[in-house]
Amino acid sequence: MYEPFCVTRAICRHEPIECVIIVVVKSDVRQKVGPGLVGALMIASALLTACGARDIGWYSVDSSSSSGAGGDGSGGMTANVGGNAAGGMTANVGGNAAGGMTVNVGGSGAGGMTVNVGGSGAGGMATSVGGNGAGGGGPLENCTNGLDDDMDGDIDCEDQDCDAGFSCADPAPPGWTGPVALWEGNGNLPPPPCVLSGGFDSIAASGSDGLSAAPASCPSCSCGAPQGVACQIGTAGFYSNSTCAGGGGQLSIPEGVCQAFVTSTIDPAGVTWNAAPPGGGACLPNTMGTISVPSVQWAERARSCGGLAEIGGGCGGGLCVPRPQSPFAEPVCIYRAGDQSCPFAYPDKALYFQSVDDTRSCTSCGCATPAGTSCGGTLQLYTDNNCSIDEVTLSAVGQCAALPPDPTPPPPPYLSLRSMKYTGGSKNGGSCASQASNPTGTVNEIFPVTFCCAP
Ligand SMILES: [Ca+2]
Ligand SMILES: [Ca+2]
Repeated sequence: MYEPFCVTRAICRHEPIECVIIVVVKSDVRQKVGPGLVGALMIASALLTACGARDIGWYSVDSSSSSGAGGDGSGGMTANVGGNAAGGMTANVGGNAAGGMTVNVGGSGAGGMTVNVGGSGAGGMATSVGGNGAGGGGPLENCTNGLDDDMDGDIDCEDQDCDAGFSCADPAPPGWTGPVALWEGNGNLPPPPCVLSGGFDSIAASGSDGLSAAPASCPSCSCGAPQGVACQIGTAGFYSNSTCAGGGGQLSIPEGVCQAFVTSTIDPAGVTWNAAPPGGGACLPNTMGTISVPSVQWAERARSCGGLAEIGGGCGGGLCVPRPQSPFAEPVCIYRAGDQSCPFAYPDKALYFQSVDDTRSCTSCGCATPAGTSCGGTLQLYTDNNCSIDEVTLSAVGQCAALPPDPTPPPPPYLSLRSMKYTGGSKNGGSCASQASNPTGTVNEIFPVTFCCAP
């Protein structure tokens, strides 16, 4: 592509320089390589002239000397673009050159004599324009590869070039994970994506704190009609007067049984059917609506991001890691499951919880024992002891009836001997009190995770 070479005493190692430099560049190649190389050669010419070189010329010739682009060149004379060159004399653009004499643009050069533009040079004689890196184009320090990329003697975090974006961190002790970048914020806010963290690209541990939770919302309840109610007892009241005045006591008997009895305080002339209380039975509960458990609320939330692809050196026994970027906090942290004490190198503790034990629910709807059911049927009184003589029938609770005198009274101290029978009938009405569905259960934080951050 282009062919610079020095034909007379090309290598000038000692001052004062007295040599003739002739640079020959094929004219059409100058156009291809552009102003960078041409400018570099002109600068080189000027500098060499200043050093005492007597003649520098430009010529257009056809040449078949070696040349390269985007690769490496080597040889007695080399022209190179975007690659590395080594040789007796080198013109190099955008790459690294080493050789007896070097003209270098935007790269670093090493050799007996170096003219360097915008790069760094090292050699027996060096003329540098633009300084180390300041001119753009010199190798930058990669802060995560464990190498001294810019050859300033400092690796990764040792190099002040890495100060802005990287810092040293202690390795996570056994049982701990990290370093990670930690975000802590309002529990109502969505955690930021890890891509914002500045190099910690994958989600690590997360947690929440400050739990609050409303109780479950429960359904309403009602009860169906009483079922299975039994009319098992008949109760009669006795009076000395046939119009049911002057009470003298009452007697309850089982349903369907002829029950003989004697009286000792009165010789009853009137009887009332006092009661036929319903027994047993139940109502089926109706549940209206469903149990609704509100979502839990957290006052605070935390997300950590880890997964550093590369970790640099220059930190002694530590790690050269990126400085977390906002909204993640600096410095870095480590984490471990459970409520832990923080290790020495990461003393700042934050405890979060990764889940909840939620037992919130509602009690079932229920129904109290049936009440208010009235029993029909009959209550019958007799003047003998086996329900066969002088039958008097009561057909409704509350009814009063006159009783005939006992024709066969028992011996004193008894006043009369009679018998009674209750026959159950229809069961009417009644209801069950509803037992409400009430909130039950609790929510508790579980699975704690401890974050410990560097001071
Ligand atoms: Ca490095
Ligand atoms: Ca360095």
